[in-house]
Amino acid sequence: MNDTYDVAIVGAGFSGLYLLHRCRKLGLTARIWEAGTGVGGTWYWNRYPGAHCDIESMQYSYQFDDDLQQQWNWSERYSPQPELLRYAGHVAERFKLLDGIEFERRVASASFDEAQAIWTLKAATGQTLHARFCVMATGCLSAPNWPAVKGYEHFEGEQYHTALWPKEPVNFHGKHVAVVGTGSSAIQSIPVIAGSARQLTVFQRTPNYSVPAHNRPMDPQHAAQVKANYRAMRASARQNLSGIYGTYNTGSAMDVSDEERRKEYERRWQNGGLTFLGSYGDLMLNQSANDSVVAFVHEKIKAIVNNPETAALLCPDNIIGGKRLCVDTNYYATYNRDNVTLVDVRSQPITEINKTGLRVAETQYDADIIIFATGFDAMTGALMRIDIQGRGKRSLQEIWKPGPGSYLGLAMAGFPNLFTVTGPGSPSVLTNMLPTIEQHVEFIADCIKHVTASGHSTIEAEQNAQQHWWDHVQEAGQRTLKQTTDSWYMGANVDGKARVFMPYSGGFPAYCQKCEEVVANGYEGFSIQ
Ligand code: FAD
Ligand code: N01
Repeated sequence: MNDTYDVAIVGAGFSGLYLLHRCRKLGLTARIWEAGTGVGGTWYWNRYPGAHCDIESMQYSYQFDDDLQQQWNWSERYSPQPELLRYAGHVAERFKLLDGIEFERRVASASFDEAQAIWTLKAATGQTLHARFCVMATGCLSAPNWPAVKGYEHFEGEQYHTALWPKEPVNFHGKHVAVVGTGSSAIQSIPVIAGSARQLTVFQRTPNYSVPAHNRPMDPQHAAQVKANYRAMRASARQNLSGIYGTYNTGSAMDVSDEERRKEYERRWQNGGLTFLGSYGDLMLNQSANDSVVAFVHEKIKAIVNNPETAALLCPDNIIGGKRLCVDTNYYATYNRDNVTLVDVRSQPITEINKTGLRVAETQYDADIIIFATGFDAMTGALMRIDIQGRGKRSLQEIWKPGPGSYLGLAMAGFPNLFTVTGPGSPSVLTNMLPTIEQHVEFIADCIKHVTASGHSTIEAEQNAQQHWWDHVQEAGQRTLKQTTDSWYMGANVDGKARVFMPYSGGFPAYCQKCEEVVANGYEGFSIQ
């Protein structure tokens, strides 16, 4: 087929954009199909009020091109969504990527023709795309999750999902707004919405832990200092489990006095951000250590929130860090406003959406606008929404029904020439995702180049290597306390989804080392034909 590309890429988020650039640099022809009308992925779809990254801008950015990281200027400590979207657009233009992307192409199916070693992608709108290799850069948090509640169609007001937020501004003035969910998206948007809505009612099933962002305009001196030392800082970040630059205590929280521990938690609380959990090395390993930081955060919540009943409802009863830690601006203080009410829907769930609002057991809550901040079918959702057929027409949807399996989160046995960026079994969502995306993209593009340049036609993960890696992913997960909490890391937020701990929690450095060994040993664990 003469319209066959070397590489078909699904998704034009940070992963897809860099992959297209990298493939072109290596002399490979590549084409992106993207469901949206623009680039940016997460930052294209999640336009809800208050959306920001929770890793500092100077770190949540590409490092593959030094001119780019030197010349781009971030305006805040944590970039707001519009700026991240502009950045993605800038990258697409700067590296002349736009002519390689087709928008409004939602991939419905992808199937592998064994005789020709060609993947054929079909869009929901009917078009086809042929390529020797297919890379799913479809995102870990890109398949929105709607609660299984009846009656959406009956509601006469406005309904939104934070991950499908419209491009036009939503007007909250004079409106009664209902927000369902209290994860990161809700925690970022609630304070902003409360500032303009007449009334805000928050429906909380499980409270979440949140630490202050202490966001502020970018200090030009700080930016200049980072830029002068970018290479060293990025290299140092790669040595940390999370890939985030910062200071991490490796000692035990239990080896210091109560006073010293409190001082350390307070210092990090005042500094703000995710490295709060870097206070001690065993917070995710030792229950007593975790309890000590839980007690500290509970105290903070109770000191901020005036109404003791509301404060108690906001205090989680699970470990801290079991779910992704949230980073907020004025979240807890928002509950001191007269126009904000918290409703507990843990004991009595939301039973229906109806004409005028939501029903919780016998109580009706009317609203003009309902916002579902109800998260994602994470890590596997975007892949499972595509009918992917590999060798022998075997379906990924069928194979993954009992839970996913993957070699390094990069490739699956039975699916030759198919790769996933930050798939299940990679550190991805437990890290600063920009460096982990870059590491995956470089591995995948170099691997494709290796296969094509050596005159081979296929590369495929070996079943044994995959099983061995997956057992290691599960074993690494068992070592942390994370598995004691129902979370989207293990599929617990989606009805009927298999409960399997999906990200690799052995850390970014160990993961990189494993990938480097795989390459050094001639793509060990892959079969190249
Ligand atoms: P995405 O950005 O999700 O892009 C995937 C793209 O694939 C999307 O554009 C989607 O439309 C497209 N796609 C999916 N399925 C199909 C299909 N079938 N056909 C065609 N196109 C398809 N990570 C951090 O490290 N730090 C943060 O601060 C941070 N903040 C976040 C905030 C929010 C609100 C969310 C939701 C996630 C956040 N993340 C953060 C994680 C974030 O997803 C990653 O950092 C990163 O942006 C992922 O890039 P990606 O290209 O891999 O995936
Ligand atoms: O989604 P979530 P999110 N009735 O799954 C609730 C990244 N991110 O979009 O916990 C009532 O965390 C659900 O309740 P429960 C980040 O990695 C980052 O907020 O299942 N409630 C929960 O409270 C994050 O972790 C940022 O009991 C229902 C909420 O909806 C990930 O994306 C910002 C319900 C969903 O929370 C996902 O975050 C945003 C029901 N029927 C996102 N169903 C940053 O700050 C669900 N819920 C960078």
